[in-house]
Amino acid sequence: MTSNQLSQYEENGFTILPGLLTHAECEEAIGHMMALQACEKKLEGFGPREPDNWGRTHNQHLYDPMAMKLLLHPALREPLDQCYGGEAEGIQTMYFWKGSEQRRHQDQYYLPGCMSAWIALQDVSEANGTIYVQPGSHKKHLLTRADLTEKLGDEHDVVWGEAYNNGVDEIFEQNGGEEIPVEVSKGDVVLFHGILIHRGGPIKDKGSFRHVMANHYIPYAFDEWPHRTWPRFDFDGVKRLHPKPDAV
Ligand SMILES: O=C(O)CCC(=O)C(=O)O
Repeated sequence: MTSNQLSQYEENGFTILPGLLTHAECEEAIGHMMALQACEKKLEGFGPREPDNWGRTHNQHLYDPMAMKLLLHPALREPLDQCYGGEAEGIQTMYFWKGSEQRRHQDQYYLPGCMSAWIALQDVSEANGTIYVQPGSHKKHLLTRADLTEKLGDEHDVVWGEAYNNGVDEIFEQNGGEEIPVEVSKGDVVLFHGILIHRGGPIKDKGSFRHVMANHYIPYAFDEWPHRTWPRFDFDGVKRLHPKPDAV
């Protein structure tokens, strides 16, 4: 990553790394995911799913070597280490066949300490539902459960519900900056900070595909990680359950 890209990450909360994956790598991943969805390929841990169920996967790297390959892609190692100023560990994957049209949120609400490598496996634009980000919002307030509990009481649905997204919308307004669509080409990777406010934009070209793997990482040295049963993977493929290392 160039010093310019690192400054963009630090200033804006995101940066684009063009052509980090080859077109062949992108096509291989897409082919794999389409074959899984069509039940042409079998994989323990995946499906079977309804033909029109394009809902994203969660933590597919735990049962699928292809997803693990994308989570720990060697080209991601140095840029992530540069952003963190130290080693990163992979902790979450989400595969999107189509845009999420998800409301505004901050990933560190769910995954403290995290940042994201969002891999575009095809060209992504406003037409097929790209993400929108509010540049600089990573330097502003992170909405927490404590904030919501203080405001709304100890309600169960606060964690995932509408109240959370409304709260992020309020912070978005208070921050005051515009949001922008992130338009990228096949093989590009968007690195973004876990406090950056973002959302899945509308899919203007209805029904279109938008193949993206969204990876999440935390710093190796991060001890306050709350999801203690989630394995952490370093870029040498070493898996550990906090705090005990365990070679895989
Ligand atoms: O790709 C998307 O539409 C949403 C991704 C996202 O919100 C995330 O990775 O946190």
